[in-house]
Amino acid sequence: MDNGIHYRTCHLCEAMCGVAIEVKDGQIASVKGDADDPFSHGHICPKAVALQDLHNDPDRLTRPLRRTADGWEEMEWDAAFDFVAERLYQIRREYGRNAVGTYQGNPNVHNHGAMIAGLPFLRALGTQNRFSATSNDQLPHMLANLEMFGHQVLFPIPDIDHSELMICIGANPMASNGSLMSVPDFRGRLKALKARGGQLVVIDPRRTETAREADEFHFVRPGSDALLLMGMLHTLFDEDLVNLGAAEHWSRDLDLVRLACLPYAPEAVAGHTGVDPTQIRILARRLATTQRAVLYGRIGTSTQSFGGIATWLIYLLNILTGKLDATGGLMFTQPAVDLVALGALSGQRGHIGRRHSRVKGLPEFGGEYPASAMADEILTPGDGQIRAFVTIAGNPVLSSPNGTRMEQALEQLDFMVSVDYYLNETTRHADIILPPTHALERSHYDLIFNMMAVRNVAKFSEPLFQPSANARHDWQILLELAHRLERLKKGGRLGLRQELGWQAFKRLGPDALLDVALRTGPYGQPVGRLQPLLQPATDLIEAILPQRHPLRHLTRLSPLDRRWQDLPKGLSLAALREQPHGIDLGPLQPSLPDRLHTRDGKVNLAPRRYLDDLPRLYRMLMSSPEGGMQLIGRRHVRSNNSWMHNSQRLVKGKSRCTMMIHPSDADRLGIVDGHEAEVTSVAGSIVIPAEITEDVMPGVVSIPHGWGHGRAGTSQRVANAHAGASINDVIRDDQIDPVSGTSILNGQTVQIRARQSEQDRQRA
Ligand SMILES: Nc1nc2c(c(=O)[nH]1)N[C@H]1C(S)=C(S)[C@@H](COP(=O)(O)OP(=O)(O)OC[C@H]3O[C@@H](n4cnc5c(=O)[nH]c(N)nc54)[C@H](O)[C@@H]3O)O[C@H]1N2
Ligand SMILES: Nc1nc2c(c(=O)[nH]1)N[C@H]1C(S)=C(S)[C@@H](COP(=O)(O)OP(=O)(O)OC[C@H]3O[C@@H](n4cnc5c(=O)[nH]c(N)nc54)[C@H](O)[C@@H]3O)O[C@H]1N2
Ligand code: SF4
Ligand SMILES: [Mo]
Repeated sequence: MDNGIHYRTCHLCEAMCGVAIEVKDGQIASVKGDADDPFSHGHICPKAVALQDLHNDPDRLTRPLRRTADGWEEMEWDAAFDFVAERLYQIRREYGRNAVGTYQGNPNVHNHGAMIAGLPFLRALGTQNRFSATSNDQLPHMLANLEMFGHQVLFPIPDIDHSELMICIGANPMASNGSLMSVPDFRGRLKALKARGGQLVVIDPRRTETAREADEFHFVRPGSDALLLMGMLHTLFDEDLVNLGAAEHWSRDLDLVRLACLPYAPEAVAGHTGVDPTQIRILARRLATTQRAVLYGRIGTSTQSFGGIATWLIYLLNILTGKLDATGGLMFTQPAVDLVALGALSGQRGHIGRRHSRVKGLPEFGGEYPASAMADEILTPGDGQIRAFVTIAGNPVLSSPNGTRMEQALEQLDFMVSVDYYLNETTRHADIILPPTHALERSHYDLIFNMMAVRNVAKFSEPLFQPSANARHDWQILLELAHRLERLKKGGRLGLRQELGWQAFKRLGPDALLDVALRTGPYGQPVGRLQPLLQPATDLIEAILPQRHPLRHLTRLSPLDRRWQDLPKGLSLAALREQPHGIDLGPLQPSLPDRLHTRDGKVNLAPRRYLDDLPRLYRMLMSSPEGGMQLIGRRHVRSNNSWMHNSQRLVKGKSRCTMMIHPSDADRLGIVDGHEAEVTSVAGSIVIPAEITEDVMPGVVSIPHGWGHGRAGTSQRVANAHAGASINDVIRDDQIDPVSGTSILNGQTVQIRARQSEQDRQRA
């Protein structure tokens, strides 16, 4: 690669920080923040610096590896593609298309090529047994988007740059750098919020890094947020604070909401939540009376037993206080590639419960079954059992509930292929591993996170290093497999037209599609000489076709669409290439009711699905609070899910894989700081050093996820030397949020006991 400084977007988390990477003699000399990036203004976190460790990592795989009786053997790409396509095809033919299962992990959404090429690959497989990280993550938000706004990816995002009050529940952006809120430099933006006279309130079972920056903090019992939020909602009605603002004209069924929250007076929910009823009332009043305010919830309110209801209530509280689509509140982005419009155009607004998983009967969402159903579908014999499995950028052994069972399941497959560049806890079970290029060898555009950014921005990054001739991108791997599968399905040969189509797709790659999407998007380039014709044509279509006619979407695929009239124009791949620091497209703007996709064009405040789950919440209210210790998760700024632990720079220092426990619980259980404790559930048990701290609520223990390395046959040397234990070995996969099918990763009950040291044991 050329010497000098290269600008790009860091792909590691949702924040999309601009990085400036200096290359000298073909090597990375430094990684710094790009001060000229209009979105991140020079901010980065320690993980960005570790991009060079990823690049230089001797443990990162670069050639296909196939398992043989004598261990792993390198393979040529072409032979590897044929081998995988044939095995998958055979299994599909013998046992039916659902006999192949797939799991798409988190890094896919940071990789536009893999996202785009994943579609034809899944289509070629044609399996209903699809899984992804979604059901361990943001599914409740997508469900609320679908049920209330009519489109699963129409995400409302906190307009933090204009807020004067942010109430943050179940999220720790100081560690995570924000989620469903791409917010580079959360600390800096918080400082600005405070400088405007604004305040931050944090509600969490742990006094987090974000709580330390807050003006006010409340402990809440894990899993009880729905009751707390109901208490706030009740207060709005009780104290006559409901004021929808503009939303009054485009929302429906407010009366049902009023009825739904009737039983949940703050005084009634206080016992379960651990939050003082006066405080609950004050929180509701502050949200209602602060003009620019937002209530924001994430992992802690979504991956828990009432994830569906809690997320619905968070949206409702914003709407009923006039904060939806209002400056400083919960707003919608207008990204340059509008996946909401594109989804609607192709009839993909989302769906739930069209079919149910074979063994547990769990609902599909957007064509995927919950991750909690994965092991069962592999382990349970019968028609439709998964016999071959494909993981793409995922490590479900560490990241999905009941990892131990997941490992047993992977062990008994007939065939497994992993598209991944590490030999880790999951891929060690594969028959063949196909390692893609790494991020600095490919171009980058954030299709997903621009949809969730606190400002509208666009940026395209060129590859920093040319991949070797013997390397393949994720998109190339997926397209090759898809192409070969389609050929096999057609008896070995495709028609000329199809064959030419595949060749063109493979030659042009995802960036060509990205260019089309940019040009036809809201900020696109109106088409040269055709331009004078386009506007009248658009107007005509809009005039003659009925409001909901599918063809009307066609007019929405042009930068001239009336809703986009006032936006700046001229975006294309070439235009982005000229601006390596990225382009600012302005602050979030009100856009409702135009962008709603519900049938009646209104926000549905009281979807049946949530109302049907209310008896379960009511039963919780009426029962006495459960005893036992509750297990929750946490993130750290130097870690990234399960796969950045092979960087010495990031893992050095004191082990971060500890069990935080309150001194009162530690005393009672005889647990000593720094000594090992055993955490047990029906799923299994782990041993982990205790960290005694008043930062975690009594009755609660906190353990980060993504650890538990050091297993036989894995080859991440640094990670293995800092193994830790996997929280998901004690998290059960037989407990889910029934409304959404989301895993309960926070708030499950566990048993804790001090582990006897070897000496104690000998003495006994
Ligand atoms: N208990 C508990 N469990 C959790 C969570 C929690 O909070 N608590 N969080 C959940 C959440 S939010 C998520 S998103 C999931 C994440 O879990 P997963 O989706 O399973 O993803 P990761 O653990 O990040 O593992 C990513 C894998 O992709 C590989 N990889 C990295 N980059 C690339 C690439 O560019 N291409 C390819 N092909 N492979 C790549 C890595 O080597 C690794 O094997 O974990 C979930 N699990
Ligand atoms: N450094 C770093 N950054 C990351 C990641 C990472 O692994 N490391 N992962 C990325 C991914 S994939 C995601 S999805 C995002 C997630 O982003 P965040 O949602 O901000 O993730 P967490 O830091 O896990 O914050 C969840 C918080 O919920 C709290 N919590 C647990 N249970 C409950 C509960 O029942 N109620 C309430 N109110 N709170 C509860 C936890 O104590 C924790 O503070 O982060 C992304 N960014
Ligand atoms: S906050 Fe996220 S995007 Fe920004 S530098 Fe760190 S890992 Fe990269
Ligand atoms: Mo995630």
